[in-house]
Amino acid sequence: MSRLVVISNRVAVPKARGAAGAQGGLAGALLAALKPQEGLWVGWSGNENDNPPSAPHIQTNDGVTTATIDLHPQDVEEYYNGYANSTLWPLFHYRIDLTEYSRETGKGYERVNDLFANAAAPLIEPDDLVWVHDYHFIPLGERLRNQGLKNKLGFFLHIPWPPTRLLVSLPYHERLVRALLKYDLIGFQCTEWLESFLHYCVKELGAQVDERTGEITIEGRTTTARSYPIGIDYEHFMEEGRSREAGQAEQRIIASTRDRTAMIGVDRLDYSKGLPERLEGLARLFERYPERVRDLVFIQIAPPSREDIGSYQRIRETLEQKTGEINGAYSQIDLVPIRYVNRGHSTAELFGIYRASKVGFVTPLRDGMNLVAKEYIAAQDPDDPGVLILSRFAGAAQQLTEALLVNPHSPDELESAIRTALEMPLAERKTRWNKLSECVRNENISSWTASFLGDLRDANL
Ligand code: ADQ
Repeated sequence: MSRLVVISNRVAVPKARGAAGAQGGLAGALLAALKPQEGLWVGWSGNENDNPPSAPHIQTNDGVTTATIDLHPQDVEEYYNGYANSTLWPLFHYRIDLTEYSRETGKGYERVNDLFANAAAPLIEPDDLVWVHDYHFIPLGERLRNQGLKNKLGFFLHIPWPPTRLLVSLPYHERLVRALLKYDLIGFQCTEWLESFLHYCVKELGAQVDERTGEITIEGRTTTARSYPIGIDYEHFMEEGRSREAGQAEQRIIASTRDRTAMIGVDRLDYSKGLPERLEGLARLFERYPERVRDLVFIQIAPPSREDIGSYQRIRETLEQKTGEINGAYSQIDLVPIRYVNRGHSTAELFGIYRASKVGFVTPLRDGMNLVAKEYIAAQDPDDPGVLILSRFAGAAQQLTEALLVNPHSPDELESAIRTALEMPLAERKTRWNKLSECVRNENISSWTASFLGDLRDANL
């Protein structure tokens, strides 16, 4: 069997055998795929260094080798904070109003992709399967080809692919997409993003596209694009859910909410997650039905992310202000309607928090998939499951059709979905949850990895 090489911006260093703690989610799944094949994982160390060594730092632990490189502060600014997170991230989440277009950061992005290609190429053996992840590394496949690599190269995009009309606002968009087409297999989270991508290839590049197989032919070369909806590490998540820590977290929520229903939101503090809009929906509910303040407590867990970027600092301020306003307007002497928490939680704690919350409020404006929606479903008590309110603009909405699907831009729709969730009879909650849970259990992270890698192995070169 060929060895697997994973390349992603950040690398999860495997813990030494017997060390406490486990890697969750994507990191855990990739480690599980890498281990049996003594695979290699290449990425940024997360360190900034004024004189970064040109050779990667190589380490082998528990069957997985990691090769990490430090980046110069200018590279971090231009590649990571700049092009990846201030140009591609907002644009791909349909936010051209927040997208920054600068030649310097574009150059930095290309330079760092070259840097990774130079670092990774000598470590890759002829029949290795190479799997590159996410928007940080769209041109990396092309750069590896330029180094003479003939390997099968796969790419998975964790975020949405934007409609053609938005993408063409990006200078050099054609160059970016032509580079992406140098991979042999390109994976998207759902058919909507895949369709946008195929549309671009036809409309802007004049490629020939077979919509049934996802084959794209351009200048005599064919590559394949398909949808592979990512799932959660179901077994691991359920195991964490059986821990004492999970039970304690559940009890803390139950004890502190007493007669009120807990509604939960868990998101990185990111403008794509629709957090201010979510609060508008809640405010509309309290405005129209002030008595609901005594029925409901909304717990929003939002650990800050990408704090060096201005748009992230602004979303944090907006959220603090809105939470303060709503709590100021609707708090009573014995209760506060919103608990806003900025810290991270362990997987076990999150399981307990989800389980104690009878409404899951997941309303991103755009999201590649959204794993919180799936974790919320997995954590529910089958005898008394909660209700998931889910944005129709998350990739997850294509699979989780039994959730209450909402338009996150409409405070009226959000307000009405919260009331529907609070009033939903047990029988309907169970019927919906059974279907949702089957999907989350079966379409999990292992089946996702197996399905992508299976297709990559079969890809024609
Ligand atoms: P994210 O935008 O980070 O991921 P999401 O899919 O919801 O979004 O994953 C977040 C993960 O972080 C979840 O597993 C969640 O439990 C965890 N998390 C969030 N808040 C936490 C907290 N306070 N403490 C601990 N853990 C917390 C990107 C894309 C998504 C896509 C994923 C995977 O934007 O659309 O689903 O990658 O492909």
